[in-house]
Amino acid sequence: MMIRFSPLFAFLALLTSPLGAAGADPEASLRAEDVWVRAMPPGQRMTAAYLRIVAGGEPVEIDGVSSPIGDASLHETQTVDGRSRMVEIEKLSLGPGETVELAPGGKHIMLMGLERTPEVGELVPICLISEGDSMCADAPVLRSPAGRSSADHGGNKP
Ligand SMILES: [Cu+2]
Repeated sequence: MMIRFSPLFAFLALLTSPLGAAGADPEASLRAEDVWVRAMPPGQRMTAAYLRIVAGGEPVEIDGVSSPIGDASLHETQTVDGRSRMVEIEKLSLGPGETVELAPGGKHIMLMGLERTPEVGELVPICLISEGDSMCADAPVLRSPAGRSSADHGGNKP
């Protein structure tokens, strides 16, 4: 069972509108914004999740990630000698109010060992772990971040 709201952090998945944060206490909460998982061709056993992490009034260390669909880890794509490769990151440290962007070509949440390929439009739980607390958001599976706007105007929103 996943903990949706820990006593230490309010974790907000702002899937539709940044105005969703209006009711939250900006001092206390760590936020995850624009969470999404990249759609992959059927049969692919790995994909990646992206999001923007915004610290609240306290410094925060993200020292793990998880997802029920497979093995999750923090990765960063680096270019060494003109070649792009991915390295694992131990943790993400954010100062108060700091923002870290996990985006294609940079830091990301790697999802490996998938039992099946998640489909476009599906919601995949993505969890950040800090000091033993899991903070989870349902990430839509999209072909690209631009897919978000068409999803917003679709007729079958949950
Ligand atoms: Cu990776």
